[in-house]
Amino acid sequence: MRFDVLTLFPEGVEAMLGESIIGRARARGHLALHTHQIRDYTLNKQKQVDDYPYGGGLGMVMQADPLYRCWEHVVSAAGRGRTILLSPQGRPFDQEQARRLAALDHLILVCGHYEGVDERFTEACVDEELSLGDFVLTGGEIPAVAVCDAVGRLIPGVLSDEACFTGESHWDGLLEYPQYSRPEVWHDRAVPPVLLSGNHKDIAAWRREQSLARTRLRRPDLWAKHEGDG
Ligand code: 58G
Repeated sequence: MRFDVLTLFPEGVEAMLGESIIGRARARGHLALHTHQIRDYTLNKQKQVDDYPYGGGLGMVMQADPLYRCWEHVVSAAGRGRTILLSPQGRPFDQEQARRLAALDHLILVCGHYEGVDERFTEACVDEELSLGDFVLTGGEIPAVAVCDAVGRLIPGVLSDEACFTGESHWDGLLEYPQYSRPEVWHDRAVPPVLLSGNHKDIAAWRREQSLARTRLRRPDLWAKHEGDG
């Protein structure tokens, strides 16, 4: 799998995705990730990538041309990957979307800034828009990094412990149960005794109960789906 990220902050994206599990997966060749500075594709001396919105209004708009020239560079070097714009107008990104994208072999992630991106770039080059949720950020970098991480960890070989996501492929839309590690007592708080019992059947039942209770209390939307399916 290859990821290309078009951004005004390649160092910021690299800082996140050069580290930890995704960084190690890149070093081991399980995935390739390239960042591209959109500003390098401007044709003006000031390297300006934004301008005033036609029709007026507050703020600035990211111009189509630097984005297009950057995108075209990626496409001519690496082929036409599925091009995704991160924006609050996008389809909600969730685990199902992550699984769908993990089956593709090339993603091009476009990080917008300011009040938005010239719609003509989106029409000409973008295959889909994704949103991480109903909130507004100053740039698409954080959602792009989140998508790379969520998709990257599903690529075979990226997670060392295979069990980590075979468990998830049976994910039934419930929230995870709480986890505990050493010590047995921390700041007067003890680990739930059942987890120390060695009784695997009781442990599995307790975890299931915790998952159900959490989902019902915290995520009535997921709970309604689960009840409907079950
Ligand atoms: C149209 C409008 C195109 C993602 C705005 C591009 C990105 C939140 C999310 C934009 C984002 C999210 C402008 C700044 C989108 C850009 C970017 N905010 N919820 N901000 O996933």
